[in-house]
Amino acid sequence: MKSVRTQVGIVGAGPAGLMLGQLLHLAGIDSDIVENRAQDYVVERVRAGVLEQGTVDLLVENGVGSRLQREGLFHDGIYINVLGNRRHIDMTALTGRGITVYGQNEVVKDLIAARSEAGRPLLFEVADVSVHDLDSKQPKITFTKDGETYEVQCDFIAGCDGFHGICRPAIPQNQIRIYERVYPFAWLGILAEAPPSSPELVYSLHHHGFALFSMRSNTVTRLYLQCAPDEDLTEWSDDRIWEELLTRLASTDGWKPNVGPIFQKGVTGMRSFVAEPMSYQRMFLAGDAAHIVPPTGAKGLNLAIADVWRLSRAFADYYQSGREELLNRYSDDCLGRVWRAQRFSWWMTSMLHKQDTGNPFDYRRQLAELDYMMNSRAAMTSLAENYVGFPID
Ligand code: FAS
Ligand code: PHB
Repeated sequence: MKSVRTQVGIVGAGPAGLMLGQLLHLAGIDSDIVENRAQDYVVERVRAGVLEQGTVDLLVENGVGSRLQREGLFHDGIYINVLGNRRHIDMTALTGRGITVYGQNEVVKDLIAARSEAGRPLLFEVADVSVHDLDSKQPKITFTKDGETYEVQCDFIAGCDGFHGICRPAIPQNQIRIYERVYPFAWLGILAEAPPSSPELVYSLHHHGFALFSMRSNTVTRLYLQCAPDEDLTEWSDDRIWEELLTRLASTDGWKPNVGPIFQKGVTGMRSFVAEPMSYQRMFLAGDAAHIVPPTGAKGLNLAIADVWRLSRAFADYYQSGREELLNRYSDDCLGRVWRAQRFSWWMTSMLHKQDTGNPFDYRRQLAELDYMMNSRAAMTSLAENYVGFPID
């Protein structure tokens, strides 16, 4: 067994783990990051695309935002298309803040580059990761790599290993409460070589269901359509996908997405999930390891960054002054923002997806909610302030 010592052991090299590593580096705090997938896989994994202003500010202020500032697409608002009636919500006019479209994998690329520039440890393709002695002053992470067994002795463990990781399940069942809602639909998402025909995102409700027009650059569009949770992708030819997207996104003002070769497609399940508390003894959970939101509100990545910002300040306060107050408050401080994002993501999902409840009243009420939302400045402002995100304080 090879043993190393550090201050904070981080499990997972997604946006949460990597950004925490960067923030701790800038605070002069040692950390080791272990990741069980290969670097290519982590970088190429297609996920989020919308960054709140608060997330952009944190990335820029902490030295990992220069490419984002050059290549990110700044948007003032979004469109909502209800049964072909497409309307614009000018979020900058309503809130003074906008959003930036920049792929999560680009954020991950920038963070990995910063990590290697800093010369801080980041191990990919480890296996059999597990955490130990969480209630001791020296918790440990063990893993194997290239047939060798390793142990990371640390003061604290940060569980940034996502929803399917090993950190949350390491917390005794009677020490954690789970809140969950699984939705009876999923998203079929594609990436296509097609220049965006709309300058901003289009969220659409059609009788066939939800669809979303997003983008990654001036040549690549990202689109999603509502499908069944167990949808069989082999039954979706590229032609069928485009036909359904054009149907659901069609609008009376003649706008429609450009069609082009599809080079990536996948189906993503939809759930709302919160684990409370977000810490157990000397292990702290951040990001998808502690909470999942349906992507309709574009909150997942932004919540992960807000969590590790708060966690890094708590660790910095501990190492600078020995105070444990911020560490003890970490979970409660995060959960306020988490539940606000949960409510918004559930609301956007419920308002914009077709759900067969068996009672026609529900669909007519949903349409009435959208009608109110599109014709009330107060309602639009509420959507806008949640979508652009609350300041990270
Ligand atoms: P991640 O899951 O990204 O990272 C966890 C890491 O831990 C992974 O690299 C994993 O390989 C690793 N790991 C797992 N188990 C391990 C183990 N045992 N040992 C070592 N490592 C381990 N969010 C938005 O804000 N905006 C959006 O537009 C948006 N769109 C989305 C679209 C899709 C299709 C999906 C799936 C998600 C979307 N999200 C969006 C949410 C998404 O971005 C997540 O919130 C984000 O990846 C969370 O980051 P992490 O908490 O770092 O978790
Ligand atoms: C994306 O661009 O991938 C995206 C945008 C907005 C969402 C979800 C995903 O709500």
